[in-house]
Amino acid sequence: MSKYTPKPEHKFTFGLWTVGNRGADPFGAQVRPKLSPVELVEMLAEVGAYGVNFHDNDLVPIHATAAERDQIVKEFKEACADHDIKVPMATVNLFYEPVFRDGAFTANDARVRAYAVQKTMRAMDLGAEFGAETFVLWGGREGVETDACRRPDDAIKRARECLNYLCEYNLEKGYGYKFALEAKPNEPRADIYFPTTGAYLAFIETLDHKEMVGVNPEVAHEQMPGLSMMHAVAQAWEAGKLYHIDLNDQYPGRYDQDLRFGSVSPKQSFWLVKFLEDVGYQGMRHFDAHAYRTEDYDGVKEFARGCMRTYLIFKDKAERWNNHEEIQSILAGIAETDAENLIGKYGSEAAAKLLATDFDRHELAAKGLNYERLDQLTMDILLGVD
Ligand code: DIG
Ligand code: MN
Ligand code: MN
Repeated sequence: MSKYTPKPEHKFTFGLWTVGNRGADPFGAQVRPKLSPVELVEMLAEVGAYGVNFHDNDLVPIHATAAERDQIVKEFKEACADHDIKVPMATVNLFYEPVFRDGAFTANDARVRAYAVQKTMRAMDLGAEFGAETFVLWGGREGVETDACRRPDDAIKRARECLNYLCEYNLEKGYGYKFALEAKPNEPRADIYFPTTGAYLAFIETLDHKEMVGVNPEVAHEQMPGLSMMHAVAQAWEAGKLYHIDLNDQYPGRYDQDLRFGSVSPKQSFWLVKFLEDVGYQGMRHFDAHAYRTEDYDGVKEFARGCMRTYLIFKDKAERWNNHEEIQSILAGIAETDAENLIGKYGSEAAAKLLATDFDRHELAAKGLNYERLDQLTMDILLGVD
């Protein structure tokens, strides 16, 4: 077993919709046969995943009867138990059905909004049957093609009403869920409300039960508009709101590609893994990604193995970076300039002293910061020559 072999303690998870993706795209039909949730659990166990996640209708078709639902749940529970696959996260599909074409929580039709809340409550019930602790909400349809249809501040108020309601349901049922809100700037809508993780962090502060709600940043969704995923994650972490994470990869400025983790931007992926490991993130490492349309299910297994292997390679390289003598020496030099905090908490005396301080801006600007060497040493590690 190599040091890049996934183990349960790595907490690698995949959604049913990821390894079960059949390869359809807007310009082409499905290329892979449908696998059942039980077959997908068997696949995830084979590749070494820790857990599996699902939208309500990934597991229970929307048209299923109560009896069919119970049978599906029974068989899936048995498969998860047989293969020791956990269900850490559940979510709800509020984007596929035509009824949500104008949005779900933010739709203009009050009956659609109510139906979306009802569907979410039932999805929470389903996830709780499997012990899911995190409930992700991705508002893929919460947006517009034309802003003629509603004021965005009305949409925000509607989203808040639904979230507050669902938090109360969570409390009444005693599910103990942590809600994780997932941002995306566009696609399928021309503009999606709450386009970035930062936007959600601001929104969460306006909720009745903000302690119950955090974020689920996704690499592709931050990188689509050219933002830094690691910076978004760091802000969420610093705010105590990193409740889940969707790992994949993405070329900036393109449609949501959900590519294999680390397969496009190894340096940004490295900084993300290093941050998660350096801060001791204890949550799931969820790969919300799917294999190329060219692949059969053997290729899908390689995709899943590749996601986990690349994460572990970057984890190993982060340890090398943290123990690299020259890197640590450069960092120590940087730390010297930060030895004494000259700001700290405001006080009249301190402010008077600060105002009376003479700063020689030319002397402060004169010393080179040696970041080129620091970054080249990082590249040496990433390129495998150190
Ligand atoms: C899209 O990135 C969304 C959906 O796949 C799902 O609702 C969520 C969970 O990771 N991510
Ligand atoms: Mn995505
Ligand atoms: Mn996602």
